[in-house]
Amino acid sequence: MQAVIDRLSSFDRQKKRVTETELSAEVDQLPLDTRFTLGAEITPIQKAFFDRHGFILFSQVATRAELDTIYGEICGIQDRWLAEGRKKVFGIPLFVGKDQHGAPFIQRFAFTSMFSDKIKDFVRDARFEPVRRLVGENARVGDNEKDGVVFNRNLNVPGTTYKSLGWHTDGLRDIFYLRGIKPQLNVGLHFDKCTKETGGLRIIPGTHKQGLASTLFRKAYFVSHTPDAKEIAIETEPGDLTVHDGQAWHRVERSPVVGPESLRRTMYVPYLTDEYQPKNENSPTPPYHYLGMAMRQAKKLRTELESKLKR
Ligand SMILES: O=C(O)CCC(=O)C(=O)O
Ligand SMILES: [Fe+2]
Repeated sequence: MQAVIDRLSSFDRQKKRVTETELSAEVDQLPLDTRFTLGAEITPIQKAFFDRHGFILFSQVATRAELDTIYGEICGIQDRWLAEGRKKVFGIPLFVGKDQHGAPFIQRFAFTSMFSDKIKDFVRDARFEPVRRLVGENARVGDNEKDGVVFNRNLNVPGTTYKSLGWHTDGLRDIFYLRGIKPQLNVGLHFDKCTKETGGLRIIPGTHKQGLASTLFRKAYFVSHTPDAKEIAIETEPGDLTVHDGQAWHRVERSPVVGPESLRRTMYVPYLTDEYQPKNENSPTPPYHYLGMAMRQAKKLRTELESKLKR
């Protein structure tokens, strides 16, 4: 009997290897800019593509009307936070720059779903279930954990604090706390059309599988913006959803255009599987954010000095 079971399980293993080889061959054939469709399940080929490259794009997951509704909520949140003179949300600093008219402009909003029921409902919509399960069968939306549902606005105008983001992996926090780097998938909804020429997300495919030395030293964290020969641009249409592995090297290239046309808006949803760690208004600011605040302050001073020198 045992011999039969052994033979059967070896047959299963062999079958699995064959399908894995077939899938791998199929992934070889797919261009890196493949636009997948999100269905009721992540298909084996979608999973294989994601495992191989560390990212995947699902085309047109949200409608124009949904994007408009969410963005309306974000603008409302900005009005409230500016009126309150808010600098942080649940301990996480807001990035406040200036828009093209010189008015205060929040460029990174944390915990948005805690301030909007429409956003809270949207990120729980049934269509995102397969993405949630890709992170983990028991993954939850971390509304009040980490940085919550984050909304970013990259804008290239004088006075902006967030037009680009240097090379990084998102495991830096774990390195900072000297704990093992935890897998983290970043699920982002894109609100604007973005091509290789107009800036946006760049990623080095496959680097999610790199070793610790490469994670630590391949690039100068956040300082380096130099294009990499192996990087690819993730080109998006409004309504596209991307998933990238936070362990891969990535950056955001700034728009070559100056002015309101350079606006790039993204919303990142945290799906978490680790222990529940809620935050609230009394939560402390994590130490690595002080580094970011100092860097943004230095950049602001440099820009101000440059514009004074030009006058
Ligand atoms: O803007 C993006 O698409 C990515 C942002 C990012 O990598 C981050 O906030 O860590
Ligand atoms: Fe990142």
